[in-house]
Amino acid sequence: MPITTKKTITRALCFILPFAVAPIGCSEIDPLEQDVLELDEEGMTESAEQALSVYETEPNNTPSSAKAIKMRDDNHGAFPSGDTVDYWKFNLPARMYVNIFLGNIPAGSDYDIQVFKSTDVSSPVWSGTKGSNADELVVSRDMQAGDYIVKVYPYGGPRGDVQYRLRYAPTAISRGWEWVDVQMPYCGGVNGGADLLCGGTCVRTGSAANPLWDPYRSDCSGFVSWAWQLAAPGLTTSTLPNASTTITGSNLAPGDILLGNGHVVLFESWTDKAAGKARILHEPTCDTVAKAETVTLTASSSSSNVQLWGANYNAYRRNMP
Ligand SMILES: [Ca+2]
Ligand SMILES: [Ca+2]
Repeated sequence: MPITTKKTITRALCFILPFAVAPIGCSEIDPLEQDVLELDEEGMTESAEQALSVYETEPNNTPSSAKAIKMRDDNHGAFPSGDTVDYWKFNLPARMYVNIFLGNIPAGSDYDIQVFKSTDVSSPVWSGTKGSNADELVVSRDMQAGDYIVKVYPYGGPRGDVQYRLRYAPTAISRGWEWVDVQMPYCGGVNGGADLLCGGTCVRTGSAANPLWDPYRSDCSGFVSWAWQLAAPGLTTSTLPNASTTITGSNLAPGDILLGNGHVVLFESWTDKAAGKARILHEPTCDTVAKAETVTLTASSSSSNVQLWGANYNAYRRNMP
């Protein structure tokens, strides 16, 4: 089937941001899930606009016939009679933490997953081998840059009439979208704390209130600190360079940041790199909420300087342990 836009995503809450959300009443989410929260309807719509449903193309029974998948897309496949394996592949442009999810495994079946470096398809870097039809999920896996091969196969009970769902995302991007999806209010303090930037008190209610988020400031640098899994309440625009290293603008990869002009944003992806078009996630300023924006960047291969909104920013990558 061709790629289709994800208009049908609202049919089931379980089909959205699998590593980011565990909606009430959704049994598909693995208990390993770290970032449990509810998702409001607005967030669902915004998220739905960003993800695609993609279907496998058979034959895909060898690593060399693997179908390329993009971060955050929902990739679907099934095992009709005689089909014993599906291969997929993705690329990481830099070392980063990654979430990988395999779900919608039919009742009575047991599907497993293995992820390999493309240079060594004999020793998986991660295997998901839970029993029965439990979801397979790894969160915040430290993975090197490079090409990866994903093998999905039925351990038992192959079904051709039910589509499994495969997804991966950089952990920082998954976490960043969580705040965008709930429209986290900008505030220069932690939940319930003094707002040192806009005045008053930080009050998060509804889906924006969450024990995992409450200790973080929800200003621009608090947002990046949450996405980067830094300690709460988070670093600031002055101290984020202590946890990161400059990179050239043309090397920007998902999860990097642009810091400058008293602001910081999370780089999500190039939407058209040749044209300098990129998607960023950020907490803009007082009286706004976390949002995704498509922007034009002027970046070079020789400098960390990046022009954004007519101002000078610098590109940084989080330091890995
Ligand atoms: Ca298949
Ligand atoms: Ca196959």
